[in-house]
Amino acid sequence: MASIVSAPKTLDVAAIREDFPILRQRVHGKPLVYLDNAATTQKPRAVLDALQRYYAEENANVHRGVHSLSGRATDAYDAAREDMRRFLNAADAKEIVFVRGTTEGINLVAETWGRVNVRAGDEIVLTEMEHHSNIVPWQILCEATGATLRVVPITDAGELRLDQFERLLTDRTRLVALAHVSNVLGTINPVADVVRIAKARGITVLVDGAQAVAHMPVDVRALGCDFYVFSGHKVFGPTGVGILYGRRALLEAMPVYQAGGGMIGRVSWERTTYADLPYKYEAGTPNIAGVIGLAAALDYVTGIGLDRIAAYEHDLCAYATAALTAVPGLRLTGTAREKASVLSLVLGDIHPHDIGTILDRDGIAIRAGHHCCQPLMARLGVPATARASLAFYNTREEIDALAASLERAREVFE
Ligand code: 7TS
Repeated sequence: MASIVSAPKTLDVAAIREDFPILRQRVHGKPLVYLDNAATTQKPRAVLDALQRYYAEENANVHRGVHSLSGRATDAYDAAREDMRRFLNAADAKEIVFVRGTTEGINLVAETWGRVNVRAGDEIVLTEMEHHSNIVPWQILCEATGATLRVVPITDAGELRLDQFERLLTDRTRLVALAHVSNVLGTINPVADVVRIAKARGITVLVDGAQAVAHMPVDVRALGCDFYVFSGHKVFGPTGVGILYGRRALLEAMPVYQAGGGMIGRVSWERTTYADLPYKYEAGTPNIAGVIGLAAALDYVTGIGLDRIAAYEHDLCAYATAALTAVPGLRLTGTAREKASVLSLVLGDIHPHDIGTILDRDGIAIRAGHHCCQPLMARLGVPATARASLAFYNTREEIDALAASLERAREVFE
């Protein structure tokens, strides 16, 4: 197998693995092989240290106190916003709103932008490969407004039908919302093309970047999208924090989301005014530690280089594709030409949960289930898949262990 694709020399993965303390442990007596990165990624020492330092040395509420600690916490929090701006190449740090994660970012847009821009008879275009968090908020908006959903089909390989996409757009289409990378198929969608086609008709575009940001450089201005959302925990940062990027003019025009401290200009019994961007959308004490931890995570991956990460993972994904398709009876669901590090599979008649349990005995962590994509499962004609998802700390040896364990699973059930 090793001869099929030459080993890339771009990343020192052994050194990188040293940065992730959790990867050193054994599970059921075997070295942990962590291949559930699409669910959540592991955290490097730089993130753990940033969280520890914040709570040990800087903990205070932001934008409230005049005391020194509050000033330091506020400086770190505001500096983090500039890091996020740079990470996405947004034009202005005011376009970066801190949210709980991808899910909250999409709900925020549906509840605010959606409520003033979508009316009865309007249409919202999604794709067949969306995560529930990029389906259900739009369904709720449609129920409330009388708008309808249109769904772009995919090919059997798991690629978006761009020709069908163009045909679905009408003069009632208000929004296109799609995943940058599918969490089940690994497909990298041609987002720049989608945006170009939609924008030519004046349609707003939201991109769900949950599965993209850990695997490739993202430039929201090059993509041209209106909204881009992602979760910190999927890019080596803490849980409970994420980013909503929105074009400034849109964010300024949208109504507020949650209300409370931090998001107001002035409050009286007669009338309340709201804070300027981005605070307008950040009611209540934010996840300060999470924001600081996420900034450390983004610094960490930027330091390694997302281009190098993408190249390494591309090679590893090709290696894994070859290794897994060599397992008798195994079928990969998702064979798009442009693919990121997700390998969903079906193995004979073995239930994916049984596969997951057997692999766990070998110390291998994968996910089994519908991956919060039930409409996609229906399209694929399966109730569930077993899914291995890679990060740049994974190795060919781990892929070999996965393939060997899958072979054993097949033998157990034959
Ligand atoms: N969008 C996509 C494409 C996702 O993969 C996920 C999470 C979400 C949105 C929601 O992200 P959250 O951080 O707000 O929960 N996907 C997965 C997964 O594939 N396995 O566990 C979570």
